[in-house]
Amino acid sequence: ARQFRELNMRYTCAIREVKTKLEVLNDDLAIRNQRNPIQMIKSRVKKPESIIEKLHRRGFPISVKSVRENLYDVAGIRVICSFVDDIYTVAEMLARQDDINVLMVKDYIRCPKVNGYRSYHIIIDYTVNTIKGPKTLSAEIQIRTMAMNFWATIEHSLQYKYKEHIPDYVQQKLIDASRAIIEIDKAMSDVRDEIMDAQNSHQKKENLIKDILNNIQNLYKVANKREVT
Ligand code: 0O2
Repeated sequence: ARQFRELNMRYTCAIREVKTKLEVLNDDLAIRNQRNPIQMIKSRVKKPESIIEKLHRRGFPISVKSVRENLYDVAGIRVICSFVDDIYTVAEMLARQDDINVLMVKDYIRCPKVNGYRSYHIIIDYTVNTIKGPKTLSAEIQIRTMAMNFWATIEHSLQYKYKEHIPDYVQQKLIDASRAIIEIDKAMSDVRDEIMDAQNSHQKKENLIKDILNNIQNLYKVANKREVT
């Protein structure tokens, strides 16, 4: 039990560090793009009973070593972005960091699951420094838009309600809703692009006026009044 408690604490530490990395990335990107790509970060360490159930279901031995070697999602981090392209930016920048080792990528956005599930999953290895030396642990990072998260949350609760046997007509409604969410995500990205274009052209006009005023001021220094007027 003490070993499991220690392992849980290590996964919690790994989550804390990776979460900080994501927050730093968010702040950095906010300065570059004048908006935050990440809306929210949630995290959890898998409960002991779920860990044991999953090891058992997959036929793995029940031990701390087995958890570390066979389960990738004991540490789970969920990143909610506003727009689909933010997902790829965040994923790419995180993967580029020296101490993040990407083990696996599952792109359920480009290839949604048959039930309509969409999200971008990255399995990473991350090393935490402990008083017993460095320990490398896996973590699962799920990156999705707010709309994708809405769908996944509702679908997840239905899985619980129907014990994974969701009736066909509900399944069909979920597939339709998933398609509608693709359209919503696209529409919101288009609106965002419009706003960015409007902001850019406003900025250009402002700069032009500043330039003209500067030139007039400089003229005052060197030219006669008639020329300035
Ligand atoms: P929970 O309660 O969120 O922890 P794995 O199960 O990870 O060993 P798998 O299924 O190939 O292997 O991995 P995948 O497909 O990447 O799924 C891992 C996690 O993604 C799930 O964890 C869910 O959180 C989420 N997920 C995947 N498919 C679906 C889906 O169809 N609907 C919803 N709502 N979420 C999904 P857990 O452990 O299943 O659940």
